[in-house]
Amino acid sequence: MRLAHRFFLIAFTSLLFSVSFGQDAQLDYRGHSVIAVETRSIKELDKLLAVVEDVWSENVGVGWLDVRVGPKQLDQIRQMGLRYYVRIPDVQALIEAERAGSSGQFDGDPFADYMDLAAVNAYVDQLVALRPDLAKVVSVGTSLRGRAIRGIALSAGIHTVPLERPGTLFNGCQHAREWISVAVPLWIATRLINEYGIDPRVTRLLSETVVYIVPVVNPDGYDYTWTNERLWRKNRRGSYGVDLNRNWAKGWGGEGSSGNQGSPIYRGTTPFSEPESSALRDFARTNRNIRAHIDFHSFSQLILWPWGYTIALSANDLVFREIGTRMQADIAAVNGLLYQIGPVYTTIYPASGGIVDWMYDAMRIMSYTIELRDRGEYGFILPRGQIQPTCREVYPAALRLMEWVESVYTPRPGNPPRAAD
Ligand code: 0X9
Ligand code: ZN
Repeated sequence: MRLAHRFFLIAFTSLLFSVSFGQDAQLDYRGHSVIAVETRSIKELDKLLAVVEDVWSENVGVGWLDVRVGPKQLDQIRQMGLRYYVRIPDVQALIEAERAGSSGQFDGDPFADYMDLAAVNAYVDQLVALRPDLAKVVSVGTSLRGRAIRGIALSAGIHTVPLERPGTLFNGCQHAREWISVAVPLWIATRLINEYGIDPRVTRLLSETVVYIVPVVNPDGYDYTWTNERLWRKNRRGSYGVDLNRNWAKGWGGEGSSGNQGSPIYRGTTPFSEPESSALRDFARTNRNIRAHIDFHSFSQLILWPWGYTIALSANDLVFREIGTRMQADIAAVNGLLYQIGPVYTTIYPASGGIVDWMYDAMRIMSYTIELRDRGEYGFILPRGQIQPTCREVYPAALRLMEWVESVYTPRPGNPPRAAD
């Protein structure tokens, strides 16, 4: 009895130990800041990029660039004689403020705060249970470390949806630290479910089309940002990770990707070397009714389309621009924010092996990347008070894309037939 008691005590203390160790294991960003640095030549830019590890700007070029630096790097930049000013003086303080009063769970309002992976999964189940006639959970695949990549399929009479009903795909979180990109697809699913039968637009869209929502493409990375490293970007391959948005086949290995494991834009050993990108690829291949797609990221407030791997314009650039302009106006109408639009390559930077290039090239669908809020004031650590405003402004853009799919691809005289499988 006494022995058992002692065992219990030991087990209990070591449990306490492991818990507090778990907390201590969170990477500390103490002393780190985000600064804007000015370079006036390619040479200066290259020198700067050789020193910093984490570029926050979308627009990489000579001129002003936002970068996260530790004290050592800040010193080096000072010594280079570059002009800079501080944008986020204390990254760690911001992360702590984000954590304070936040459980990762949802009680009451699910969009009052960010949800951790378990909460996302629970929320998805809860949402689908509300309307089993409209929504079902779909399995997209399994991550490298064995986590489920889950999605929601939405359409009226979901269990008997005609094959020719055209579809729109929304996904978030290829990049682990971009938490707002998880909330937005969940918000879209929520509104569609709640407003079916109430908003005639939604009723019509869910009667004529199918919507697929995959809030977390990178569950290993997402979980890791909650437990270990808030600013982790890639998946959890090895200790280094692969940038899933450089792992797609179109243009793989080209400009704006890296062959070095340590790089934030490490492309992996081969196209689709990663289970997460392969899973979403197979999902798109299986669901050939999908005609349009948005891949959500943060931050910078941009609406982007192919190509990312080349400066050339895509054959459908005018259509991309037309829909993009409408989505831009839809977003601006809500809170007045004007998201900039354009092809990836010229609007932000060359990026090879990205999802939109593959979706457009291989699946022949209209594929966009939307970079959500903000424009760098908080960057990846977007305060929870901005979750709802961001979701609200982007929702009508999602409806717009669904409406385009409905108008162009609903089987009716004059519309193109369904793609051959
Ligand atoms: O670099 C990226 O992957 C995206 N920016 S982020 O800061 N969220 O990492 C831009 C993606 C551009 N789109 C594609 N090339 N697919
Ligand atoms: Zn991203």
